[in-house]
Amino acid sequence: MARQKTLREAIRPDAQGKVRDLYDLGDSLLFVASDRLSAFDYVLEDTIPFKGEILTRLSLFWFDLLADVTANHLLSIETGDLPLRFAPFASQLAGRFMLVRKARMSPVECIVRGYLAGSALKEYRERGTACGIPLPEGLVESSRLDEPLYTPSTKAAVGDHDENVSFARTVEMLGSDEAGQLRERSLAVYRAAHDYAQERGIVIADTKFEFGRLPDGQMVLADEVLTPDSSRFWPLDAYAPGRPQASFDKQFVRDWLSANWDMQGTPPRLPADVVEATSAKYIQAFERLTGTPFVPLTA
Ligand code: Q0T
Repeated sequence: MARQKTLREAIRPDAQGKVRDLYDLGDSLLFVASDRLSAFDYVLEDTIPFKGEILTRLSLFWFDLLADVTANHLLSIETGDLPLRFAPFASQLAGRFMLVRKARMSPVECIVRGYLAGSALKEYRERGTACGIPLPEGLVESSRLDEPLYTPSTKAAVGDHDENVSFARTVEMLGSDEAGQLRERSLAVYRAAHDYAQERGIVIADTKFEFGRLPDGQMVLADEVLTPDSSRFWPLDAYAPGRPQASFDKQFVRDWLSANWDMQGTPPRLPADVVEATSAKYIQAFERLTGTPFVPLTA
């Protein structure tokens, strides 16, 4: 018998991210997370079993855990709430979609950093600052910061990296009320999630949030939240400042690509054991954070 078309073959998404598809349903949006993986800014050919479902269900877990800290855009995770044209794809969608309220999205991406890594580390070494914010002397790679930093950015054109902006610039863009609310909400969500994850053996080194406003004016946390795709997750038991930290989820992939590829052209196919080990890391992150076994819903 002929293979059933995939959802994305049958119904063209209105927008495609690196690893997620988005359908515009009028008053709501449908996000569908794939098992695709990006590493070193490339989307790899190989998919990671269960990744899309794990990241979706991790976002749902956080929305629920953080409900006292922030409202969010989630509407439903029931296939029965989708428009009828999606019904033939219910088994492909189960566990890996979110139906969300359409919001007026803030143009500011809300980044919070609790540890010195990535572009902030580079800037600290060159100038003693992170995104323009002065930091104490004597910090080393991966140091925990005394206070988490709010380092907003604005979306760049497709393919480009986002551009860091100062908090003062976000005040110019949005006014001090809105800019201040984004900062305070972001820091509150990060602190709550960081402290929770640390108890469960995972360091959330930094993360990116997106907020929007509903038609009634309510500010909601949007997008996916506190997943390894939107954050740096480090295993706490191996955490030690003064060196780079292993990535909780992608370390096997990065290590293998670094050793087997010159970073030119198309990335090579991954060996099966690297794919398997990476899938196991995503499952482990889910199980550690949620405290529940991962039982896949996806076909
Ligand atoms: C958004 C209105 O396009 C995006 O991803 C592509 C796969 C990101 N994006 C999200 C929105 C959201 C959310 N989340 C929302 N609740 N309401 N727009 C827009 N772009």
